[in-house]
Amino acid sequence: MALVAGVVAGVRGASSEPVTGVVRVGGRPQKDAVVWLEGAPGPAPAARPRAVLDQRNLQFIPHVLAVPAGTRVEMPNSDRVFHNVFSFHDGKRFDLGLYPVGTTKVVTFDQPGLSRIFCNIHPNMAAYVLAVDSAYVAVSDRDGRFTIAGVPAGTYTWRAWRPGNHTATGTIAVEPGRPMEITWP
Ligand SMILES: [Cu+2]
Repeated sequence: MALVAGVVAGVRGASSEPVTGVVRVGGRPQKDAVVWLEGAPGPAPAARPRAVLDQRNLQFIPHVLAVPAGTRVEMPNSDRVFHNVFSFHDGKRFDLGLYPVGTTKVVTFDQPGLSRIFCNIHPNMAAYVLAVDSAYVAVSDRDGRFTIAGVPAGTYTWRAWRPGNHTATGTIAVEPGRPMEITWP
């Protein structure tokens, strides 16, 4: 299944620095891949930035949202039509019911796990919310690049996931100035 390549973080001394890297599949940049450092709880939930899963132009934005477990995720309806957002499968289960344009509902993803999010009215709307046991988590952009901010010095097990339930794992060696690289075959 998953194959793993290199590693490395940009951490110096006792300070914390961003861990940057790139995700590739078959040699090509992979967007919407989640990368996190396992078992690194980081700041208390109250200190974390808010997370938003928006509804706009009959899409969820972003398509893949990754958050530390315990995060409150705001789900505004920024569209011109009603939506009915739900998750019935794994992870957090909920049904927000019909709610109108301009309103926001909030779901707390209190346990680690993958939730598949849909809309009852628009079958093409789909998103993933991956809650992880870590404060150090990022999603790759269209160039496959990601940045995990403020990582304290140390050695970590990293994990990666992308849609289709492909996973990868490895160990981060602290070595300044070299990017982390994750590849799937
Ligand atoms: Cu909808």
